[in-house]
Amino acid sequence: MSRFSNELIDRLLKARIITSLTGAGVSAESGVPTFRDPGGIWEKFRPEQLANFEAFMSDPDFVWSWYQHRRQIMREVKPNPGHRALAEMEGIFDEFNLITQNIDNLHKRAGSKNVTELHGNIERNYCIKCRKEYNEVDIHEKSVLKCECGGLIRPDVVWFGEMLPLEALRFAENCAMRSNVFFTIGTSAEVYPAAMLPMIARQSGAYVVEINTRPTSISYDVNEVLQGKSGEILDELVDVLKQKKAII
Ligand code: BV8
Ligand code: ZN
Repeated sequence: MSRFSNELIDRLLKARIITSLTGAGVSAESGVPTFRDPGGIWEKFRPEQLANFEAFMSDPDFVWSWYQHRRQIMREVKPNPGHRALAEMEGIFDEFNLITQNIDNLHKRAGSKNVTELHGNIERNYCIKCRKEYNEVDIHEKSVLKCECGGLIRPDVVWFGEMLPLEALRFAENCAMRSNVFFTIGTSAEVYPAAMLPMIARQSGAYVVEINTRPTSISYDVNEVLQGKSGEILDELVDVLKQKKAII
Protein backbone atom coordinates (compact mmCIF):
# COMPACT_ATOMS: atom_id res chain seq x y z
CA MET A 1 0.00 0.00 0.00
CA SER A 2 1.64 3.25 -1.17
CA ARG A 3 1.72 6.14 1.28
CA PHE A 4 0.94 8.43 -1.67
CA SER A 5 -2.66 8.89 -2.85
CA ASN A 6 -3.50 8.04 -6.47
CA GLU A 7 -4.67 11.64 -6.79
CA LEU A 8 -1.22 12.97 -5.84
CA ILE A 9 0.64 10.61 -8.19
CA ASP A 10 -1.78 11.35 -11.08
CA ARG A 11 -1.42 15.09 -10.53
CA LEU A 12 2.37 14.86 -10.36
CA LEU A 13 2.55 12.82 -13.58
CA LYS A 14 0.41 15.43 -15.37
CA ALA A 15 1.95 18.49 -13.68
CA ARG A 16 4.06 21.03 -15.56
CA ILE A 17 4.95 23.30 -12.62
CA ILE A 18 5.83 22.07 -9.14
CA THR A 19 7.00 24.26 -6.26
CA SER A 20 8.42 23.20 -2.90
CA LEU A 21 8.71 25.43 0.15
CA THR A 22 11.23 24.02 2.63
CA GLY A 23 11.98 24.78 6.27
CA ALA A 24 14.40 23.64 8.93
CA GLY A 25 12.79 20.18 9.16
CA VAL A 26 14.32 19.26 5.77
CA SER A 27 17.79 19.69 7.30
CA ALA A 28 16.98 17.95 10.59
CA GLU A 29 18.08 14.52 9.27
CA SER A 30 21.44 16.09 8.39
CA GLY A 31 21.88 16.90 12.07
CA VAL A 32 21.07 20.62 11.81
CA PRO A 33 18.93 21.65 14.82
CA THR A 34 15.53 23.11 13.90
CA PHE A 35 14.13 26.19 15.60
CA ARG A 36 10.99 25.11 17.39
CA ASP A 37 11.35 21.38 17.92
CA PRO A 38 12.29 20.09 21.37
CA GLY A 39 16.05 20.75 21.64
CA GLY A 40 15.74 23.27 18.81
CA ILE A 41 17.62 26.55 18.62
CA TRP A 42 14.85 28.68 20.08
CA GLU A 43 14.59 26.41 23.13
CA LYS A 44 17.75 27.96 24.56
CA PHE A 45 17.42 31.46 23.15
CA ARG A 46 14.32 33.32 21.96
CA PRO A 47 14.53 34.58 18.37
CA GLU A 48 14.06 38.11 19.70
CA GLN A 49 17.33 37.71 21.62
CA LEU A 50 19.37 36.68 18.65
CA ALA A 51 17.92 36.85 15.14
CA ASN A 52 17.26 40.58 14.98
CA PHE A 53 19.19 43.76 14.26
CA GLU A 54 18.71 45.32 17.72
CA ALA A 55 20.20 42.23 19.38
CA PHE A 56 23.15 42.43 16.99
CA MET A 57 23.73 46.13 17.65
CA SER A 58 23.40 45.73 21.42
CA ASP A 59 25.84 42.80 21.59
CA PRO A 60 27.52 42.23 18.20
CA ASP A 61 30.04 39.67 19.49
CA PHE A 62 27.29 37.54 21.10
CA VAL A 63 25.10 37.40 17.97
CA TRP A 64 28.15 37.02 15.68
CA SER A 65 29.47 34.09 17.76
CA TRP A 66 26.04 32.38 17.55
CA TYR A 67 26.21 32.51 13.76
CA GLN A 68 29.82 31.37 13.80
CA HIS A 69 28.68 28.38 15.94
CA ARG A 70 25.94 27.60 13.40
CA ARG A 71 28.42 27.93 10.52
CA GLN A 72 30.63 25.35 12.20
CA ILE A 73 27.65 22.97 12.46
CA MET A 74 26.86 23.57 8.76
CA ARG A 75 30.46 22.73 7.82
CA GLU A 76 30.25 19.38 9.65
CA VAL A 77 26.91 18.23 8.18
CA LYS A 78 26.03 17.12 4.69
CA PRO A 79 22.90 16.97 2.55
CA ASN A 80 20.51 14.10 3.38
CA PRO A 81 18.32 11.95 1.04
CA GLY A 82 15.58 14.61 1.24
CA HIS A 83 17.87 17.31 -0.18
CA ARG A 84 19.07 14.91 -2.87
CA ALA A 85 15.52 13.88 -3.82
CA LEU A 86 14.54 17.55 -4.24
CA ALA A 87 17.61 18.08 -6.44
CA GLU A 88 16.55 15.07 -8.55
CA MET A 89 13.06 16.51 -9.00
CA GLU A 90 14.55 19.29 -11.16
CA GLY A 91 15.19 16.63 -13.79
CA ILE A 92 11.78 14.96 -13.44
CA PHE A 93 9.47 17.97 -13.92
CA ASP A 94 9.32 20.62 -16.64
CA GLU A 95 9.56 23.35 -13.99
CA PHE A 96 10.56 22.58 -10.40
CA ASN A 97 10.97 25.61 -8.11
CA LEU A 98 12.66 25.21 -4.72
CA ILE A 99 11.85 28.02 -2.31
CA THR A 100 13.71 27.70 0.98
CA GLN A 101 13.54 29.46 4.35
CA ASN A 102 16.77 27.68 5.30
CA ILE A 103 20.06 29.53 5.41
CA ASP A 104 22.22 26.39 5.59
CA ASN A 105 23.14 26.11 1.89
CA LEU A 106 22.38 22.35 1.93
CA HIS A 107 20.02 22.44 -1.09
CA LYS A 108 22.76 23.88 -3.31
CA ARG A 109 25.29 21.44 -1.85
CA ALA A 110 22.87 18.60 -2.77
CA GLY A 111 22.87 19.80 -6.40
CA SER A 112 19.68 21.88 -6.61
CA LYS A 113 20.19 24.66 -9.15
CA ASN A 114 16.85 26.52 -9.04
CA VAL A 115 16.93 27.60 -5.36
CA THR A 116 15.29 30.78 -4.04
CA GLU A 117 16.56 31.76 -0.57
CA LEU A 118 13.88 33.75 1.25
CA HIS A 119 15.89 34.25 4.45
CA GLY A 120 19.42 34.61 3.07
CA ASN A 121 22.43 32.34 3.37
CA ILE A 122 24.69 31.85 6.41
CA GLU A 123 27.75 31.47 4.15
CA ARG A 124 27.48 35.15 3.16
CA ASN A 125 28.14 38.38 5.15
CA TYR A 126 28.03 42.10 4.40
CA CYS A 127 28.99 45.45 5.95
CA ILE A 128 26.01 47.19 7.56
CA LYS A 129 27.31 50.59 6.42
CA CYS A 130 28.49 50.17 2.83
CA ARG A 131 27.07 46.65 2.17
CA LYS A 132 30.45 45.41 0.93
CA GLU A 133 30.33 41.59 0.83
CA TYR A 134 32.63 39.53 3.08
CA ASN A 135 32.05 35.89 2.17
CA GLU A 136 35.43 34.44 3.10
CA VAL A 137 35.54 35.10 6.86
CA ASP A 138 37.31 32.64 9.14
CA ILE A 139 34.43 30.72 10.83
CA HIS A 140 36.50 30.53 14.03
CA GLU A 141 36.78 34.32 14.32
CA LYS A 142 35.12 34.88 17.73
CA SER A 143 34.65 38.65 17.57
CA VAL A 144 32.58 40.56 15.10
CA LEU A 145 34.67 41.96 12.23
CA LYS A 146 34.85 45.51 10.92
CA CYS A 147 34.77 46.62 7.31
CA GLU A 148 37.51 48.94 5.96
CA CYS A 149 34.86 51.68 6.13
CA GLY A 150 34.47 51.03 9.86
CA GLY A 151 31.04 49.37 9.59
CA LEU A 152 30.24 46.13 11.40
CA ILE A 153 30.07 42.96 9.29
CA ARG A 154 26.82 40.94 9.70
CA PRO A 155 25.53 37.61 8.36
CA ASP A 156 23.56 37.92 5.12
CA VAL A 157 20.39 36.48 6.67
CA VAL A 158 16.94 38.06 7.12
CA TRP A 159 16.34 38.85 10.78
CA PHE A 160 12.94 39.26 12.43
CA GLY A 161 11.45 42.62 11.60
CA GLU A 162 13.52 42.84 8.39
CA MET A 163 12.14 42.73 4.87
CA LEU A 164 12.73 39.60 2.84
CA PRO A 165 14.64 40.08 -0.44
CA LEU A 166 11.82 41.48 -2.56
CA GLU A 167 12.75 39.74 -5.81
CA ALA A 168 12.92 36.36 -4.06
CA LEU A 169 9.60 36.92 -2.32
CA ARG A 170 7.87 38.08 -5.50
CA PHE A 171 9.22 35.07 -7.40
CA ALA A 172 8.06 32.72 -4.62
CA GLU A 173 4.55 34.22 -4.67
CA ASN A 174 4.46 33.93 -8.46
CA CYS A 175 5.46 30.24 -8.26
CA ALA A 176 2.77 29.60 -5.65
CA MET A 177 0.17 31.15 -7.96
CA ARG A 178 1.26 29.15 -11.02
CA SER A 179 1.97 25.72 -9.54
CA ASN A 180 -0.05 22.59 -10.26
CA VAL A 181 1.30 20.96 -7.08
CA PHE A 182 2.83 22.83 -4.10
CA PHE A 183 4.79 21.00 -1.38
CA THR A 184 5.33 22.55 2.06
CA ILE A 185 8.09 20.48 3.65
CA GLY A 186 9.61 20.54 7.14
CA THR A 187 8.26 23.90 8.17
CA SER A 188 6.08 24.84 11.12
CA ALA A 189 4.52 27.50 8.86
CA GLU A 190 4.78 30.05 11.68
CA VAL A 191 7.09 32.62 10.11
CA TYR A 192 5.61 35.21 7.77
CA PRO A 193 5.50 36.11 4.97
CA ALA A 194 6.90 32.67 3.91
CA ALA A 195 4.02 30.94 5.72
CA MET A 196 1.58 32.67 3.33
CA LEU A 197 2.89 30.74 0.34
CA PRO A 198 1.00 27.43 0.85
CA MET A 199 -2.25 29.37 1.24
CA ILE A 200 -1.58 31.47 -1.87
CA ALA A 201 -0.97 28.21 -3.74
CA ARG A 202 -4.17 26.65 -2.39
CA GLN A 203 -6.24 29.71 -3.31
CA SER A 204 -4.71 29.68 -6.79
CA GLY A 205 -5.84 26.11 -7.40
CA ALA A 206 -2.68 24.14 -6.61
CA TYR A 207 -2.86 20.73 -4.95
CA VAL A 208 -1.03 21.47 -1.67
CA VAL A 209 0.86 18.67 0.09
CA GLU A 210 2.42 18.97 3.55
CA ILE A 211 5.36 16.72 4.50
CA ASN A 212 6.11 16.95 8.22
CA THR A 213 6.78 14.70 11.21
CA ARG A 214 4.03 16.51 13.12
CA PRO A 215 0.81 18.39 12.40
CA THR A 216 1.21 22.16 11.90
CA SER A 217 -1.12 25.15 11.96
CA ILE A 218 -1.87 24.61 8.24
CA SER A 219 -2.35 20.82 8.24
CA TYR A 220 -6.13 21.20 8.01
CA ASP A 221 -5.89 23.61 5.10
CA VAL A 222 -3.80 21.51 2.72
CA ASN A 223 -5.03 18.83 0.30
CA GLU A 224 -2.81 16.00 1.55
CA VAL A 225 -0.62 15.44 4.60
CA LEU A 226 2.29 12.97 4.39
CA GLN A 227 3.35 12.46 7.99
CA GLY A 228 6.93 11.31 8.46
CA LYS A 229 10.53 12.23 7.85
CA SER A 230 11.06 14.29 4.71
CA GLY A 231 14.26 12.42 3.85
CA GLU A 232 12.40 9.10 3.73
CA ILE A 233 9.20 10.38 2.09
CA LEU A 234 10.91 12.39 -0.66
CA ASP A 235 13.30 9.55 -1.46
CA GLU A 236 10.35 7.15 -1.79
CA LEU A 237 8.34 9.65 -3.87
CA VAL A 238 11.15 10.12 -6.40
CA ASP A 239 11.43 6.32 -6.77
CA VAL A 240 7.67 6.01 -7.41
CA LEU A 241 7.73 8.85 -9.96
CA LYS A 242 10.73 7.44 -11.81
CA GLN A 243 9.05 4.02 -12.01
CA LYS A 244 5.74 5.53 -13.24
CA LYS A 245 7.46 7.83 -15.76
CA ALA A 246 9.47 4.92 -17.14
CA ILE A 247 6.22 3.09 -17.91
CA ILE A 248 4.41 5.93 -19.68
C1 BV8 B 1 8.93 40.77 8.32
C2 BV8 B 1 16.89 33.66 9.40
C3 BV8 B 1 8.17 42.94 8.15
C4 BV8 B 1 17.75 34.00 10.55
C5 BV8 B 1 14.56 33.61 10.12
C6 BV8 B 1 5.95 41.10 15.45
C7 BV8 B 1 7.07 41.91 15.29
C8 BV8 B 1 7.91 41.84 14.17
C9 BV8 B 1 7.60 40.95 13.16
C10 BV8 B 1 6.48 40.15 13.35
C11 BV8 B 1 5.65 40.21 14.45
N1 BV8 B 1 4.66 39.29 14.30
C12 BV8 B 1 4.84 38.64 13.13
C13 BV8 B 1 5.92 39.18 12.56
C14 BV8 B 1 6.47 38.79 11.32
C15 BV8 B 1 7.66 37.87 11.63
C16 BV8 B 1 7.08 36.53 12.02
O1 BV8 B 1 6.54 35.85 11.18
N2 BV8 B 1 7.19 36.15 13.31
C17 BV8 B 1 6.60 34.90 13.73
C18 BV8 B 1 7.56 34.17 14.67
C19 BV8 B 1 5.26 35.19 14.37
N3 BV8 B 1 8.37 37.80 10.39
C20 BV8 B 1 9.38 38.65 10.20
O2 BV8 B 1 9.85 39.38 11.01
C21 BV8 B 1 9.91 38.63 8.77
N4 BV8 B 1 10.01 39.98 8.33
O3 BV8 B 1 7.82 40.39 8.58
O4 BV8 B 1 9.26 42.03 8.02
C22 BV8 B 1 8.58 44.18 7.52
C23 BV8 B 1 7.71 44.80 6.64
C24 BV8 B 1 8.05 45.99 6.08
C25 BV8 B 1 9.28 46.59 6.38
C26 BV8 B 1 10.17 45.96 7.25
C27 BV8 B 1 9.82 44.75 7.83
C28 BV8 B 1 11.30 38.00 8.74
C29 BV8 B 1 11.16 36.53 9.03
C30 BV8 B 1 12.51 35.83 8.81
C31 BV8 B 1 13.20 35.63 10.11
N5 BV8 B 1 14.43 34.88 9.89
N6 BV8 B 1 15.71 32.97 9.91
C32 BV8 B 1 18.31 32.78 11.19
O5 BV8 B 1 17.97 31.63 10.79
O6 BV8 B 1 19.11 32.97 12.10
S1 BV8 B 1 13.23 32.75 10.67
C33 BV8 B 1 13.58 31.12 10.96
O7 BV8 B 1 12.29 30.52 11.03
C34 BV8 B 1 14.29 30.34 9.87
O8 BV8 B 1 14.48 31.02 8.66
C35 BV8 B 1 13.34 29.18 9.64
O9 BV8 B 1 13.48 28.62 8.43
C36 BV8 B 1 12.07 29.89 9.80
C37 BV8 B 1 10.83 29.09 9.87
O10 BV8 B 1 11.04 28.06 10.80
P1 BV8 B 1 10.93 26.58 10.20
O11 BV8 B 1 11.88 26.47 9.07
O12 BV8 B 1 9.52 26.28 9.95
O13 BV8 B 1 11.53 25.75 11.38
P2 BV8 B 1 10.78 25.27 12.69
O14 BV8 B 1 11.79 24.76 13.63
O15 BV8 B 1 9.80 26.30 13.11
O16 BV8 B 1 9.90 24.02 12.17
C38 BV8 B 1 10.55 22.83 11.74
C39 BV8 B 1 9.43 21.93 11.25
O17 BV8 B 1 10.00 20.76 10.71
C40 BV8 B 1 8.49 21.50 12.36
O18 BV8 B 1 7.16 21.61 11.91
C41 BV8 B 1 8.86 20.01 12.59
O19 BV8 B 1 7.74 19.25 12.94
C42 BV8 B 1 9.35 19.62 11.22
N7 BV8 B 1 10.34 18.55 11.18
C43 BV8 B 1 11.34 18.28 12.06
N8 BV8 B 1 12.07 17.23 11.61
C44 BV8 B 1 11.52 16.86 10.43
C45 BV8 B 1 10.42 17.69 10.15
N9 BV8 B 1 9.67 17.55 9.04
C46 BV8 B 1 10.02 16.57 8.17
N10 BV8 B 1 11.06 15.74 8.37
C47 BV8 B 1 11.83 15.85 9.47
N11 BV8 B 1 12.86 15.00 9.65
ZN1 ZN C 1 31.79 48.99 4.86
